[in-house]
Amino acid sequence: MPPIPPDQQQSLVARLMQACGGSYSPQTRRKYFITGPQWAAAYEGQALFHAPTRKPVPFEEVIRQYAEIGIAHWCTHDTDVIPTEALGKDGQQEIVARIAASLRQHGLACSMVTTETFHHAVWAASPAAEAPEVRSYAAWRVSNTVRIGHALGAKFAVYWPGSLGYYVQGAVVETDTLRWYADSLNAACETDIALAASAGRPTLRHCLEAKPFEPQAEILLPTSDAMLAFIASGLLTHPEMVGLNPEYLHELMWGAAPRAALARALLAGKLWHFDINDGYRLKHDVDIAVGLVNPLDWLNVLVLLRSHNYTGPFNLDYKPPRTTSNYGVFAVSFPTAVDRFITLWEMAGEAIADPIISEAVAALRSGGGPVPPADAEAATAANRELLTLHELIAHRLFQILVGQHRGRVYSL
Ligand code: 3MF
Ligand code: MG
Ligand code: MG
Repeated sequence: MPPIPPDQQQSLVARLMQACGGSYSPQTRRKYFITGPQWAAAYEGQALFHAPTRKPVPFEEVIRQYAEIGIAHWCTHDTDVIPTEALGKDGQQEIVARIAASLRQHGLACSMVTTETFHHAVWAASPAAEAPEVRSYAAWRVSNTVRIGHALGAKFAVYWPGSLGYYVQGAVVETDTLRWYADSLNAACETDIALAASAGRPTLRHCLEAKPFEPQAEILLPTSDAMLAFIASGLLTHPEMVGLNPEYLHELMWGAAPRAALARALLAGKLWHFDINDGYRLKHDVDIAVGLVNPLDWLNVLVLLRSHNYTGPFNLDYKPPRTTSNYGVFAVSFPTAVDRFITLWEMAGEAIADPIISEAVAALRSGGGPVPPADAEAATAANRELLTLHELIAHRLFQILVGQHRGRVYSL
């Protein structure tokens, strides 16, 4: 093939994208509670060892592009859209009004707001630092985000306490730090209650998001399970207002089965919001788009969520690769992520309705017949052949994933 001059590359990408087929219409995509973060679309490709590879994208452009793709909900950190120095000032009101107008114009809703408590130098020792002035600033920041949330009609507030930890041990007293962290969440909930009452709106659902490592070396609330314990610890004045925003990759990173971590959150009644992406166990937070690494695991996750009637948002918290251009972010990255999610979600519906899986699950639950309760040998023997169904079910899920249940085979 001869070289493809730069001015012909977008059309090549567009043609091959078209040739891929299998994309859903914007109307279909809008039926799912898929949320698009400002920061994901505007991510410029920078990282500790990486210079940016893309240009900044203002919120007007992100909202316009999401509307065109069919992503019906948008979310943001406070400082994704408002410079730190403008927070709480007139500049904030003016920007929030512009965001509201942009959302209205393109028919999007703001689903969630979140506070950046990890990037700015003020958070060097975490939002729950020893310094009282940092802590009162943190309480003000999260309360200010709640105010922005109400102004934009959001239903959720998310908190990722990624800087709540340390690099070296001994200086930070974990118990005090966690008490102080609870103080800022309590302030956010109190502000929310007051604002909701005066605006005649429901309070927000405040969702904690765990990540086991990064950016601190040691994290005080590293997993969704740790956060469930924190919510139930007695430190929160309104634990009923606080739930979880697990992120698929963050659970995978520490070695969890994301499906099992989500199941624990479901049982606690705290699975309120879900960041969807993909990546690898025991690696850093690579934030690859949903389904590109672990599609079978993702199918299983969605079977769990569908069968337990999860109705919260699916938040596209991933980073378009540094190799993807600004054009590619909206032409390839977002539409394909949305379409893989929809495909996996619908496949999960097929798995739940699959007669083979249903019969196998029912048979396993019926067991092999009554045996005396104290007889291990008899209980083992009663299920000897039935237990082979575990592997058969796993095989059937693979078949559903690759379309073999509909007759896709390779003739050799
Ligand atoms: C970091 C994250 C964050 C959180 C966000 C919460 C930048 O690994 O996942 O995204 O999701 O701060 O809303
Ligand atoms: Mg992540
Ligand atoms: Mg996240």
